[in-house]
Amino acid sequence: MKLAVVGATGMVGEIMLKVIEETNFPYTELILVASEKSVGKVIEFKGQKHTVVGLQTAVDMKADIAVFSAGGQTSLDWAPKFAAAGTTVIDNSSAWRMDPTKKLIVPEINANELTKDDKIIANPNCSTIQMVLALAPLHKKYNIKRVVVSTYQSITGTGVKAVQQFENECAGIEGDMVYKYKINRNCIPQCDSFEANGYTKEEMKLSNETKKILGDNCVAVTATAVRVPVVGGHSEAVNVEFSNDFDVNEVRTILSQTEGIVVQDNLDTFTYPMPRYSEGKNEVFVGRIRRDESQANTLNMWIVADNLRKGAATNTIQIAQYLVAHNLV
Ligand code: 11C
Repeated sequence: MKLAVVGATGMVGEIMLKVIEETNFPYTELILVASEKSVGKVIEFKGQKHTVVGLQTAVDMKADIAVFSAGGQTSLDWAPKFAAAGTTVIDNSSAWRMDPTKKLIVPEINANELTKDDKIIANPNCSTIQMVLALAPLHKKYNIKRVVVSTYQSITGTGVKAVQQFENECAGIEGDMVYKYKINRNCIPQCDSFEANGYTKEEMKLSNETKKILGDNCVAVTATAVRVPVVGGHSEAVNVEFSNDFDVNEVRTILSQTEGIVVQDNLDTFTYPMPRYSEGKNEVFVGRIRRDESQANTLNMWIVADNLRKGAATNTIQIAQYLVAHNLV
């Protein structure tokens, strides 16, 4: 099992390596791939030294699986070359997600759709993954009509330069601005750029990707995505209207029995999820589960996850693990 990590020196790439190590991913050869400026760099991983190689060298090494986190353009340019060499690509960018010929996978929900013929597999957006993991079992049971979500997204979702902006602001240092405004002591109601309909790309991902993963275009999703001065993970206030009525305790039971979800919901002990405590964890945390008393068959919940873990690296590595376990590579 030859495994290539494309974008190994980036923020998500580094977490991918951590997850590979923590889960004891069964590779026999590990190929670390990055852009030209990092080629030749030596990275020590699990007691072994690995020299970073470039993209063409990696294609020629014919890995069984390549996990990509190197940006959309690199994925568009290079994923087909890896696939043509027989490598199965799992791509963390938005490049292939809405391509009808590519599958968009959250393993707990729809990994069973994967076959040996899937040579480029898309990993969803971080804010979608954590929400859809909680929605999927509830959709099965009660049928979702509409979701209204407001997100509180961590600076790490924008990347390392945004974290630097935040740290500079906290330290009172003038530096490069990644956001149009200061992020410290602020909330910016803009994640990514705007589309013609007035929504941001991030908001449209929450809507479009959710439908694709649930395999149901009838699930209506409207989102407001907000960047907040948090480093640990993304939080989401999610309001869900079902076709059928539900019992709140049954919802809690369903969610706590869902693989990958931890329910933290006890008002007596002030137990609810928070991004600071989700950092470094692979699970999605759900709390503040309660009936929306303003209309029928409607639920409110609060969903938190480390956007670099389950929202990116962990989900990607879980897809790779599924492919290996089911002999799909
Ligand atoms: C954010 N969700 O927090 C974004 C980061 O499509 O993979 C990931 C963008 C993507 O800004």
